[in-house]
Parts: sequence; C-alpha cells; structure tokens
Amino acid sequence: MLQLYFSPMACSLASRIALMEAGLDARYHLVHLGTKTVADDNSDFRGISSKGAVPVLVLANGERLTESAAVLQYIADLTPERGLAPPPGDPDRYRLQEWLSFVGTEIHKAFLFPTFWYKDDASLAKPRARIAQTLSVPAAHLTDREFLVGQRFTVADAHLTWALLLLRAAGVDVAQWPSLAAYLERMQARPAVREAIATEMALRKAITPSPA
Ligand SMILES: N[C@@H](CCC(=O)N[C@@H](CS)C(=O)NCC(=O)O)C(=O)O
Repeated sequence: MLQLYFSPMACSLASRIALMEAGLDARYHLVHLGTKTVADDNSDFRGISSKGAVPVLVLANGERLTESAAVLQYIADLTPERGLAPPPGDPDRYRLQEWLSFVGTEIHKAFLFPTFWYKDDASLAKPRARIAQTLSVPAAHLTDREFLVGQRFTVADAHLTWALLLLRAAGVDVAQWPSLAAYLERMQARPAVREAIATEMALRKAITPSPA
C-alpha cells in the first residue's frame, strides 16, 4: 500500500487530495515539522527523507518519492482513468507541469514559505510586494476556465487549492481576485477535497496547543 508522510495543512495536503481524488488507499504518517519527528513512533523524520520536508510518498516497491510536482504526477499516473493528469505526450501535460512549477516556486517558495518560517518584516517585504502580481496570473487564467488545465480537475488544481487556502491563512485576501475566490469555492465543493481538508484541519487542531 502507498504511504504518505504529511503534516496537517502543509503542501502535502495536495498529495492527500490527489490520493483521494484517485480513489487510492494509503497509510498516512503525521510528521511534526518543528521537531522533524514522525508522530507514530517519535522517530527522526530525516531517516525517511534527508530533505526533512513533506510530502514523502512511499511507493508499493518501498522506494520513496519526494517533491510535490513528482508525487502528484505519480499519483495521477496510477489511475489514468480518473484524468488527474493529461497522459504523457499530450501537449497539456506540459501545461500541467507549468502550473505545478508555478505553484511550487512562485507561490509556495517565494511567498508562503518565508511567510510561515521567517516572521520578520524585513525578510517579508519583497515577498509581500510580489504576491499580488504573482496571483494575477492564475486569476486571469481562471476568469473563463473552471480548471487550470483542460476541462477537468487535475493534480495542478489540488496544488493550487492548497496554496490558496494557505494564502488566506497568511493574511492574503483571495476575495481581491473574484475568479480565484470562485475557483477556491468550486474546488472546496468537491467531496474528496472537502474531506481531505476536514481531516487535516481536525488533525491540525488536535496537535496545535490552543491559545491560553
Ligand atoms: N519542493 C518541495 C518543498 C516541500 C516543503 O517545503 N515542504 C514543507 C511543508 S509545506 C516542509 O516540509 N518544510 C519543512 C522544512 O523545509 O524544513 C515540494 O514541492 O514538495
């Protein structure tokens, strides 16, 4: 069985969404990113991946795959009938990779990562100055489209959905871009997406100490 190392509401949420949209069973291992420990047995997560970052997907043959763009495409290709990625060779496959890369670099690493890990204003000035321009790209693209690629939900949508949820948590009001707000609402109406988010929100609440 596939196994996913994840942290609640981290970028690994996109992989959980993909697994659920694919209808694939998996064992889920919660990772505490602050201490880099696996909740199951308190072991060092760096023993699973030297990168110390989620997602890590353990494949049926025991190999471990990291990097959201790779993990998401791997999951999509396990169930081609679900259409979670255009098939290899289809020109739209490159569009999918274009969006996975955009979300992973321009939104995640350029904005969300510094926002959640470096809280000081000096480090955040440049990311904050850039984010509106960055988000105008998917906002314009989604003005007359239901999904990022083609006519159906793909793993690129799973990735962007996660990023938009985190943007909200990072204080970016997605409502400034009506097409993005409507898109996020549409994505959250999907049963698999809704269930994945509810599961991770509950886990996050359970492990985050409530404010005194
Ligand atoms: N390039 C990786 C980035 C993964 C990543 O940064 N994951 C975050 C959670 S969203 C993490 O585990 N951070 C812990 C760390 O980097 O120490 C990907 O796209 O999967």
